[in-house]
Amino acid sequence: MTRIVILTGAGISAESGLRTFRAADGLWEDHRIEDVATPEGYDRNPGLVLQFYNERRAAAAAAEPNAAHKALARLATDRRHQVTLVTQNVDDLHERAGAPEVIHMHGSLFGALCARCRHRWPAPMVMRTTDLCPDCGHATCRPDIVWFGEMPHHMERIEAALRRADLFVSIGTSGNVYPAAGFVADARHAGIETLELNLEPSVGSRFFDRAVHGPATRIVPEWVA
Ligand code: BJW
Repeated sequence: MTRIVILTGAGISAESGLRTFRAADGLWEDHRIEDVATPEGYDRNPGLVLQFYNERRAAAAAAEPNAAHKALARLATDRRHQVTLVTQNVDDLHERAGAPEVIHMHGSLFGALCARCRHRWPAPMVMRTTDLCPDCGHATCRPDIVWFGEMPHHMERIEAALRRADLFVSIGTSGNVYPAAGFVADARHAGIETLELNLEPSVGSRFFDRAVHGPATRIVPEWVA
């Protein structure tokens, strides 16, 4: 049995119509990243941040999983492999493609979090600044997303899976954001084979043993086949 850790990023959902972060038409051209993806940005202007994520949630709900999500779901249900599927994405396209378990290290558009008491609950499609936390009753509701300066989720589990793996595959991520950008170095340190599947060379492309460049809907099903 091959133990595979797969990390996905925004590029895998690009052909489902969801915008990536750092492309020429990336999200941050419309919104300054520090205005929407930091706790300080939320404190400054919660209405702008909730509106930004309401739009992202609506786009994700309207999108459909593509051939790359489906190929990974097939791989993850193939008994010849033990797949740990880790995503930086906050959409649910891996789950809707049929992946049995997905580790969302940057949280989810479909979760809500109280900025005051840290209570979590399913997010409504439209979050408003007047929404009250169901636990503490304060109007401090935010999306359950990991912003800059916050600790990504499930790090111990991901690091343990990387230590046990035979192969690490990075798909559709630019390699700009840590700690995910450091997984390839962790894998190399553990002596694990590494593979990059991305539209173009990522920032850390040279650290991978092998790289295949092209659109995810072509290169991911080809790799899985
Ligand atoms: C295709 C394709 C197609 C397109 N087919 N491919 C200085 C040095 C090092 C680190 C730091 C530093 N200063 C600060 C930090 C830490 C900071 C960080 O990394 N900053 C960098 C900007 C330098 N990181 C953090 O703060 C993180 N927390 C943290 O570090 O906690 C402390 C800690 C310590 C020790 C251990 C563990 C933790 C938190 C990071 C949170 C990231 N949050 C965001 C936004 C919120 C989510 C949301 O709104 O959706 O998450 S940022 C944004 O970037 C989002 C993404 O998940 C993340 C990664 O982006 P991704 O997925 O790579 O997308 P793109 O657009 O960058 O790339 C897409 C790629 O796809 C491209 O290469 C395309 O070519 C490709 N592509 N079409 C195949 N069809």
